[in-house]
Amino acid sequence: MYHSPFLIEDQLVVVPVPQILAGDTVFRDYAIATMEPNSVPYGLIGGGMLIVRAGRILWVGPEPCGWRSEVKVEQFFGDGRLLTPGWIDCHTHLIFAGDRSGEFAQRLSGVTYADIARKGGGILSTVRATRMVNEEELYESARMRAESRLRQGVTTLEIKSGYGLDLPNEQKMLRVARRLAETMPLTIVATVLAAHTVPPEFAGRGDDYVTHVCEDMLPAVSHLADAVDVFCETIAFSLDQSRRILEAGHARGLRLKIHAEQLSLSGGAAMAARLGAVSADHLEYLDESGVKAMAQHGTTAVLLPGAYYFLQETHVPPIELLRKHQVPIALASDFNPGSSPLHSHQLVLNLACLLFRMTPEEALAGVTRNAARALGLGDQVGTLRPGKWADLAEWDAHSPAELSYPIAAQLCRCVFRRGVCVHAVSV
Ligand code: DI6
Ligand code: FE
Repeated sequence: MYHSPFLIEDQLVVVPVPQILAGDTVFRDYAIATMEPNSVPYGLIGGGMLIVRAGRILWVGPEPCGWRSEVKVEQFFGDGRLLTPGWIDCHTHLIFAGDRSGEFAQRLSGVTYADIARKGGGILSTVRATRMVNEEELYESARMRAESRLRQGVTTLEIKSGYGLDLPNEQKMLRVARRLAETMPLTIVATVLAAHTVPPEFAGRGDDYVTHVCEDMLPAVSHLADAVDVFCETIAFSLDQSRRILEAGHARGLRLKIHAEQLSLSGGAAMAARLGAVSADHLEYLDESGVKAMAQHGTTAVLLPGAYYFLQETHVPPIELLRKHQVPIALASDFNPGSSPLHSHQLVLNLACLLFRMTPEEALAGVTRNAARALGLGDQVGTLRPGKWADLAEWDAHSPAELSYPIAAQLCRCVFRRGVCVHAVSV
């Protein structure tokens, strides 16, 4: 009998290879990093076979000796290459106009990111540029950035608004995110981040802006968004203001996320965890009580090594505490023009290993299994197990550790969304 050994809730479940039907797709001879949390590192299956039916994984396991399909179906042969879950970039700000290379030069001469923000630059300079372009231009630039992610093995992408900061422009950004979801072979999670910073119209009136976001903006955009986020920081919104934003988003049925403890400790992560947030992101200054609150409420930690690197931060997120309290750690690009213009998704893994001392296995889990959790999609994507979507990436590599090791390499060879090849490098 041919079997697929699977640990489901710690029970070893053994399932024979099912009968293949016309329309199925079979992946054969791959090293399959399922990323299922079982006793094998990476949940790796050597000589692996994976069967897709109607876009979902039907079966995965070692290919039985002498196996052949009795009906003619599409087959992909991996020649021993690595197959992983499609990667998930669970924190990006990839819809924006303009660039911030001038601010980069200023920072190199000693001005800090927070100084630039206080003087009306930073996020607000991207807000000015983004308000000026029309929806079509914004869509086109975002499409190219999303396309680049897809070519790097990303099949699920979270995108935040937050460079509009008034109703028409936040709607414009969220419509662009929706249109990307309709036009690209990607699962897009749209997050409303109207509370990214206080816009010029409300300068000095942060509380009034928060009221405007809660009472006018969130009700008007919640149909365009899946989640709400807030930048809880001395240069943005206080703990109380952030709580108001999250509570208003929750009342509208949105998932909760927070930018917290990036530049200082404010207690935002613990507050958001208590409200049921799916993730708290950045977390360089997170303390143990925040870690414990996240563990208790099942909130995923999203670490953003690109922003840490680009802002020349020296305060490393509390990796040991997160491990100790078993908080799942996700990794993302934080792609944005100010603090993380990071184009290579493979570099996210490499930076996490070198700057945060994460293991290559933790890094890969960070862009797959745990990134899915950070979006509330853990039952749909992020690992390769029967029932989940067959979102897959095939690599020019034979072992998963190879993905974290090179600096900004581009090893992705093919991308499959729901079992269909949506990108292949020409070889
Ligand atoms: N934290 C970040 O790292 C980004 N947003 C945020 O709240 C930066 C966004 C920007 O500088 O444009
Ligand atoms: Fe961010």
